[in-house]
Amino acid sequence: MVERVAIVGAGPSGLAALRAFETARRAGADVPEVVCFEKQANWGGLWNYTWRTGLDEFGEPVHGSMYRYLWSNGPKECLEFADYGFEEHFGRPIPSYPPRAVLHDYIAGRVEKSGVKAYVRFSTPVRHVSFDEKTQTFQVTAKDLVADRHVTESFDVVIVANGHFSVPNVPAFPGIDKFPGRVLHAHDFRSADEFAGKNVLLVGSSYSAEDIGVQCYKYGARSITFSYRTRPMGFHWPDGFEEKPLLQKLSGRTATFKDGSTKEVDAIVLCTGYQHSFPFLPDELRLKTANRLYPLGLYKGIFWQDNPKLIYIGMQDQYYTFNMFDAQAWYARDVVLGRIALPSAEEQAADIAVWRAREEALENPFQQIDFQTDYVRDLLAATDYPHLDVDRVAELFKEWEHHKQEGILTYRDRSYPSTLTGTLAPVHHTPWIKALDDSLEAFLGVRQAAE
Ligand code: FAD
Ligand code: NA0
Repeated sequence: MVERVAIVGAGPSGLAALRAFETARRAGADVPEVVCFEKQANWGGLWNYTWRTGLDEFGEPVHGSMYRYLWSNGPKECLEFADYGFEEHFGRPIPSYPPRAVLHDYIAGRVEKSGVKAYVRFSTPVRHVSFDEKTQTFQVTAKDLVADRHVTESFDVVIVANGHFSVPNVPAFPGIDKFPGRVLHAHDFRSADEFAGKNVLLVGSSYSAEDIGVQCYKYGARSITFSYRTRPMGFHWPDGFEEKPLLQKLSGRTATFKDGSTKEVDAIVLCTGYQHSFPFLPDELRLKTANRLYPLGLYKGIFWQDNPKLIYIGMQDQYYTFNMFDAQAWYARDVVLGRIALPSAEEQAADIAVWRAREEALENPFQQIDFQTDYVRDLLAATDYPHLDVDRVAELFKEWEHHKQEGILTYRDRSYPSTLTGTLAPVHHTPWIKALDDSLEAFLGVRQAAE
């Protein structure tokens, strides 16, 4: 009998777990006591923006990697919760690409309404987790930062939901130590204004490089140079952008690339991804993986193979986000409640091997979208999570990919229909490239109406 469940993190993944248990409780199920430990003073994970970089007011590493002026990079219709739509939250349809504050409002709104805040211990990072074979329980030690006190408690199940886009992967390049301008990782990037008038070099060729480069351009950078290790992004870049192969060295402000070409740059942003990091877990419980669609060691992408009482949510590379975390949380909850039985260790291993082999054969983003769609579908089929039309979501993701190819500066002006209500999102009042105010009030038109 599971009596106590610990959740590490109150970002979208941890909140999905809280919501899943609370939904069952409200439907009359006998659910265990749930305690969610959150290191920050507010919930929402990365969506809870902080201006801080480095260490926070308690000397803890800052979790946040989000920046001012960040707008969703995919249509909101692809991440919409099936049990709480955007129209329900905002009382009307809103455009498809909301800025950060609007998405935080949406995520927080659902859990505010669930009344689960009482289960969250804010400003309380988990420091250590161990498993006692004899009692079959976890000992969880956390620090109440405000009271400056450690507490250790016993739990039957631990759900790890601390995200994996917070601890930067920072390679070195010859000469970077003597570079006379600013050097930072995307994790520490906050405001594009700082780079107005500058020639900015971004190392990396994934979402951070693409979006930070475009942000800097939007807020007045003189030129944007991307440097790729494996392959260029290949968008139809406007004048002022260029893609170069991998950075080889820096001599003063001169960057030299693998093809021998050079460029004078004023600032360098390392958009070189993140590390999965679980400093509170001992080696035998710790997931070790790169940013993959199907990490090894997790049955259904959720249950730690060697000890399925340890549950991970949100550890995959992500096309799907909020509603995939829900699918994982509902499935995990149903295993904890005894509604779903886990198969034998051999069957789990065989299942993982099949998914992983399929993942390794994926050749392009369209196949990756289909893969993650099938993964989410597989989870949803086993639970009572409200109907989510994943085939329609997959179509929207593919349209989004095409729209990005058609215009990397204009794709955020597109509209898509909600898969829940069918309503086509309204067009935003200002084209994205001209929308410099990213506040919730400006986006929803409240500020304009008031003026
Ligand atoms: P997180 O959001 O990282 O939340 C983890 C939580 O765990 C945090 O609140 C953290 O404080 C807490 N925590 C960490 N360690 C501990 C500890 N030891 N003890 C207690 N608490 C702890 N997704 C989209 O769908 N659309 C987007 O436009 C988008 N933009 C993104 C932009 C950036 C720059 C980044 C980095 C990611 C973006 N994402 C986007 C993906 C993002 O990963 C998900 O949207 C989502 O935030 C993941 O939720 P999570 O709960 O798994 O992790
Ligand atoms: P991300 O772009 O931060 O997105 C995270 C990149 O780093 C790859 O291009 C990789 O190259 C490169 N890289 C790694 N090590 C390198 C090295 N030593 N030298 C050169 N290049 C190196 O990280 P990844 O993992 O996608 O790419 C790493 C998440 O943040 C995503 O989920 C994204 O959705 C989210 N995000 C969203 C937004 C918005 O919504 C903005 C930023 C980030 P290679 O060779 O491995 O291909 C607006």
